[in-house]
Amino acid sequence: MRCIKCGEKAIMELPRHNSAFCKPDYLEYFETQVERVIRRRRTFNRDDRILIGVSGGKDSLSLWHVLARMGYKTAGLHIHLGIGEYSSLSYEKTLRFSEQHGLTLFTVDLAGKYGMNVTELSRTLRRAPCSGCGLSKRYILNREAYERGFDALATGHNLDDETATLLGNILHWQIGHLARQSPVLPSTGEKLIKRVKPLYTLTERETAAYALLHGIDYILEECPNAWKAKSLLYKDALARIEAESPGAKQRFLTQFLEAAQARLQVGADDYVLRDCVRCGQPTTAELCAFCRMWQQATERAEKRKRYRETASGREMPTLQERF
Ligand code: Q46
Ligand code: ZN
Repeated sequence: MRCIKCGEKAIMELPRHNSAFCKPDYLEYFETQVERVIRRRRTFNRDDRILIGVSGGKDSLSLWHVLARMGYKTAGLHIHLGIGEYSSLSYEKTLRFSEQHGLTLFTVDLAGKYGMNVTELSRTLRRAPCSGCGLSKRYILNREAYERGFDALATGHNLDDETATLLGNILHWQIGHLARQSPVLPSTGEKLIKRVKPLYTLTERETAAYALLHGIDYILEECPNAWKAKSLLYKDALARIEAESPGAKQRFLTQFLEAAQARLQVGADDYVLRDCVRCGQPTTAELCAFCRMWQQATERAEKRKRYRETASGREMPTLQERF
């Protein structure tokens, strides 16, 4: 297998592009893909300050690395989710990367700032960990980007993530989600920061190769809650299709973005944003979804505490106190 650009021995084969590359040409291919997304999708300008959501995984660290290499003004934001050893390791890898490359890293500790980590939140609300985790991450990333004066918020979502999300949204006909599924979500209000996904044309395998070739030390372990997420099932199904028909994933997403997404926009902006009465972040209701979730979690936690105190005393709890 030879590099299609220079004829040297190839180290990376890309069946979906019917090509193969040596190390320097693969790294150039990767940067060209990112550059193309930035230019074509107008994600951000040279003067913009970009906050990158970094988990310590291959995608977010590769994104931070490539944007910093290309000379963009970047800083990272790591949210410590408190998911046991996985979160400690994620933080360590992120911190080490930022120190090695002299990049600014901000950290938010979910339990420290909001009172519970993802595991406690999930137990208290009796909801799947990913639902509270996903909502918290979206909210905190936007809020931190706004309060710290960033122009754009970038995440490391890749082609596999985006096609799995697309498949899930189609299977459940989530029209609202489909209307908003885009590599660039422009700011629709002063406090809603533009969200961009510069790696959306690159696969997981491709970002892993970029990270390995640059010696980026990323966390290999998956989040222990990941197996519960339906996205893994969708990724498996799409991988089988891709193996039979190289390029299928890319066509699936590209054709959705080019042919279908604009049609779903009708009525998508028919809502009025106002400030959440509790936190001041933009929302369509009185309380934003994040504050509603935390209010419910706090109330339940207090109720349980009262119940435990009563149960350990002489009085038996009433039915009302139990529930
Ligand atoms: S970190 Fe959070 Fe993911 Fe873990 S709990 Fe689910 S959403 S799987 S990307
Ligand atoms: Zn709020």
